[in-house]
Amino acid sequence: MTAEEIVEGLVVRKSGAEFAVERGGVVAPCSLPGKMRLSGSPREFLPVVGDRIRFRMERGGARGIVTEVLPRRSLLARVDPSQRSGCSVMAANMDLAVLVFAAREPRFNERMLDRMLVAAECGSMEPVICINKIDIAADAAALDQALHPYRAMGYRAILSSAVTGEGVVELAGLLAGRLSILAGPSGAGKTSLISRVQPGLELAVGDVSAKTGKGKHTTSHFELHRLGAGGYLGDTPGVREFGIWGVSRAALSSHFRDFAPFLGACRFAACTHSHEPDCTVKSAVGSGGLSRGRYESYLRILETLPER
Ligand SMILES: Nc1nc2c(ncn2[C@@H]2O[C@H](COP(=O)(O)OP(=O)(O)O)[C@@H](O)[C@H]2O)c(=O)[nH]1
Ligand SMILES: [Mg+2]
Ligand SMILES: [Zn+2]
Repeated sequence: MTAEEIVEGLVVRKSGAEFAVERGGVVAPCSLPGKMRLSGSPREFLPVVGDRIRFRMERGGARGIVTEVLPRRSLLARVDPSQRSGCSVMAANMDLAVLVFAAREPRFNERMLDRMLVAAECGSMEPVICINKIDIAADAAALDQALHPYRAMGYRAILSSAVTGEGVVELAGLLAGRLSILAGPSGAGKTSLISRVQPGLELAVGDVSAKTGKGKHTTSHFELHRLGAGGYLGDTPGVREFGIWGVSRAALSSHFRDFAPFLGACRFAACTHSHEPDCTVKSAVGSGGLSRGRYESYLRILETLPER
């Protein structure tokens, strides 16, 4: 490849402003040109893992310089937790976003699951729900019951254990030949599951703090691993907060699959299904046609979205 030649590759790892970009089985280190870093390009347009980029090799060097981020077909984004505003893109171009929660330690947070489902849906990634650590669940049958409504909405939901291997074959079957990431709270067992799905990778598994019951962040950079069965699987740093970014108040209900049968019949066409009278969504919650938990998730997201 000559210095002038511009080529395409896949971002497989990101660590600060450094990227590892794969092209034809070879991974090259790449960095952003100063103008991309400094010109105030909106954060969401900077490359992330899963992006297809164009780059050229530095003159005489072994390092690539990113020239362009190609259009994304999907993304998983949230509100930037460090600034509590703006956007933080976790990954791009994935087929699947596997949302991993623990049965306990840390406790299964259904409201966060609902937020991540909305983000995956509106970013065009197919979500898969994975409840891990089923080996230490206090009541596995109750958990399976809790997943019932999600399965009824058409989501795949897997109960797994990285310790006993339960559910791992099912998960591996879904991942084969596709681009996927695991996302969820720290300590849920994402890294442990990746080791189970693809043994032989050297990954750092973290402890769940005995004091707080919360996981510690051990996945400092995020990397896509090539799967023996084809495809790529990526880990993400643990999520503590997951705020919805890029969804309007009017569009929010369309990302709640279970709301669909009740939309379009409220008294007001622009009903937000919160305070308005004659709201068919609220009536459905009242009569048991819609889950209260899901409706609560909806209201909690709605109040975080800007009025306009
Ligand atoms: N009992 C049990 N422990 C698990 C399971 N999966 C992971 N762990 C433990 O949970 C802790 C956090 O796991 P890790 O894979 O680092 O979680 P991550 O933060 O989501 O990547 C480690 O101590 C793991 O050994 C599981 O299925 N069952
Ligand atoms: Mg991890
Ligand atoms: Zn309504």
